[in-house]
Amino acid sequence: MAIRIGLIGAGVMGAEHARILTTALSGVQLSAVSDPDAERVARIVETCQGARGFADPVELIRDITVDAVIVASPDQTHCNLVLACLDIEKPVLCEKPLSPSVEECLTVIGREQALARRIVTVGYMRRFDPGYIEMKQRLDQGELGAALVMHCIHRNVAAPSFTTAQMLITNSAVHEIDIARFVLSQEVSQVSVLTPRKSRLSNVQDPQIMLLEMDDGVVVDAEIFVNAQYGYDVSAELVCEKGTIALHPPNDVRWKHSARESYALPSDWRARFTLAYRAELQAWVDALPRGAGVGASAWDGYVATAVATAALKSLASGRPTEVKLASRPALYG
Ligand code: ISE
Repeated sequence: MAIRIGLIGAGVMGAEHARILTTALSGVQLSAVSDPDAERVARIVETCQGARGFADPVELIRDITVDAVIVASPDQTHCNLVLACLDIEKPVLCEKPLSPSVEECLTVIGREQALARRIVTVGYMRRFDPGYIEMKQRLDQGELGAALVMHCIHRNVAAPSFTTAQMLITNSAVHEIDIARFVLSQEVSQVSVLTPRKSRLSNVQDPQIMLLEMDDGVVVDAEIFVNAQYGYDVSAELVCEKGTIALHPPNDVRWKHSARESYALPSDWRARFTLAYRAELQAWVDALPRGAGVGASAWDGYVATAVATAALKSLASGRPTEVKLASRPALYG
């Protein structure tokens, strides 16, 4: 029988999860959708046969027709919804961040630890991107020697008008924090945020350069530029002792004209990470009957928020900020 998923949040990412669940996955069905905006709910319900709309997200979580939950609502609602899932031990895939608050992340970890099994997955989908996976595998094989430096680029076309300087870190750079930890298998010991000349096309400090110093001395630099205008552009290059590993995001079609060769850039993350989102959801769904944890854990969600919080301090002070983490519970390996 298909696993029945309840979706909380019908905005950009909620709608994308609904689309992937209903068009690209097997063994799964969307049974419930909740969002304060009834029109958004209706739009998803119309295209997903058998799905029901819920006004109250907690009612959706508790409904017997929902086997597992996806949380894609605004960031500050994540913690309470995840806790409601933990209350009844219902598996949940929560979009990043687990919570913008370190204390809330620790509360989630405490509750999950008390259950002694992983119930929470955090949607850091780059861990399922074929490019980053190969980067990690090639590094781990050892042929290129030790990692020294990781260069990251994270550019969005244009940020929404409500974007603040802090959101470049909490909304965008958290992905670099998570993927650097994933690829390098190291924790961050110190973070600095540099503020280059500001783009006149942005209302806030944009771009920003985030520097992560990892436990083993690797330095990660990440350019975060959310009003880059020309396209959505996320890439990375890992410099090792005997070579480099660079991502070249997939571009199926190139055209040649007027002495130029061109290819299209995506306009946002949904197209760039389409394979990653699909693989993440399928892996999560496949693991549900086994009760196994896949993808980023609540611990990973906590660490990303803790490093982002230190980065916010550095943005405010202009100085490097040390990252101090809680001790890692045995549940998270
Ligand atoms: C957005 O919220 C995402 O999560 C995207 O993956 C990221 O690239 C973008 O910068 C964020 O705004």
